[in-house]
Amino acid sequence: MQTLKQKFIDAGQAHVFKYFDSLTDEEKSALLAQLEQVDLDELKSLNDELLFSKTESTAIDFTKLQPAEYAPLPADKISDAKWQEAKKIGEDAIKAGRLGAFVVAGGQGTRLGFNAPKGLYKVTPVKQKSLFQVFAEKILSASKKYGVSIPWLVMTSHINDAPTRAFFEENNFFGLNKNDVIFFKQGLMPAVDYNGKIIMESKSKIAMTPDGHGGCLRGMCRSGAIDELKKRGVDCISYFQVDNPLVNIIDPYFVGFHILGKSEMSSKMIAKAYALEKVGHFCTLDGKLTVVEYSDLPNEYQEMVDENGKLKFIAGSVAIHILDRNFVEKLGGGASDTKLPFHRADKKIPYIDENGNAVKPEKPNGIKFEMFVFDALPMANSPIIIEGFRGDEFSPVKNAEGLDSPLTCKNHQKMQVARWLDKVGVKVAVDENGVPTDDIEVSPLFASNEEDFANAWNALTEKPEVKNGFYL
Ligand code: UD2
Repeated sequence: MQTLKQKFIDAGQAHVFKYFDSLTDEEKSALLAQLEQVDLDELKSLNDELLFSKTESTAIDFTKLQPAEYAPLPADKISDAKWQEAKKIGEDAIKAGRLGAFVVAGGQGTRLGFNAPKGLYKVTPVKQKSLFQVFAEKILSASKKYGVSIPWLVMTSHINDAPTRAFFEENNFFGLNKNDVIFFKQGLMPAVDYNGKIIMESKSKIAMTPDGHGGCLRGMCRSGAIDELKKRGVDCISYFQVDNPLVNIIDPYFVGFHILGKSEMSSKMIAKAYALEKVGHFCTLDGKLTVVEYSDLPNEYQEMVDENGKLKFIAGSVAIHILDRNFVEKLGGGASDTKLPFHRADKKIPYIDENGNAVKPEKPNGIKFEMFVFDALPMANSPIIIEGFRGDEFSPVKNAEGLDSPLTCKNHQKMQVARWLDKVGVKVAVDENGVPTDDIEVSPLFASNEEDFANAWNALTEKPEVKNGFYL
């Protein structure tokens, strides 16, 4: 304890021991355990770089940005030789057990006004399935289709780990084999005030916040999840976010392009729906693939058009990737000297004042440090991007109302079903926005893409009537 205390004194963080002598034994051990986790050298360099430095080391020269190249969606995948070659290679890899699924689910449903792990949020139009159930059923149906077990990594955070695990238990893992679901908690970083001092949340607790979705790389390594994947022969990791029920988790085309391209990190791009859509932008900078967040790219760049009037930076990053397992180890392993950079986020962080009273600040009073997974792209060898069709890939639930809300997401799910039905000759009544007027839903266990839907539908001896509450 003496050496630990000395380290904090030397680092100018002695205040974390201010109330130590007045704490119970239990509180003392809890605080010491927390302090053990803090990497003071890392914290010092982050303070220097992101708090005290006058020059922004991450500043981008926007004039050098170029739109990234990607494999565009062909008019018809089925008759496109390249896409069919990729599909075959992807299917073979999946059947050989080389693919694992991975959801980053460390976030809460705060923006939605939902006070629980976001994966518990109910999203489907008819059965009100949760996000986790939708993903589980997609993975289960692919496991059956390809005759292979597909491990699923679920990254949680210290806030939502226990309720997430309990939810899976209560629901019998939605039919998945319990051993194929691997939970791990993401790491934590201390939050600091504007003087670089670690914020005390209470007399016996420092404020620690999740290290961002980019923390998944070291999280996978530290938790042993990566070793588990190695043991199972998985070398392609299908990465997705917890807020997007439309995601095509097990996509042989994507896996095939990733393998064909010998890519260490592959991405799906979706053409932006409008210039200022809140997604990252795939760009190249000095020959390296990079994602520039909407919040970092000036509007004039987001709105720039080419000679045909098409958005210049059209390739939206929707946080769908395939990660090569060795690449994860290279960046996330302890010995690695190539690490993801941290970003600062100014936040309202509850703290105790000089008199030890708890305060809930009204405006940002400090910063938390976060890593973003897409910052791995410039470090990846041969990163490739393929285009995805928005209607079959992306409709996140982020806000309680308006854009990217439960309502828009339900509408997109219904529109997907209507498109699939249309392909097999069944017309569905829609409103002036093209949204089916009835609530209709198709379980991933029946089909999770257009091709499989047509096959499964045609195999039905009796076709059900499509009306409100239709569910297959
Ligand atoms: C993210 C991307 C944006 C675009 C968009 C697509 C960033 C900074 N931006 O925006 O470019 O791709 O998604 O929907 O990522 N998470 C954790 N642990 C953390 C923080 C987040 O697991 O410490 C998870 C979270 O549960 C969610 C995902 O990461 O699944 C995205 O997090 P977000 O909601 O903060 O990202 P958002 O919507 O600002």
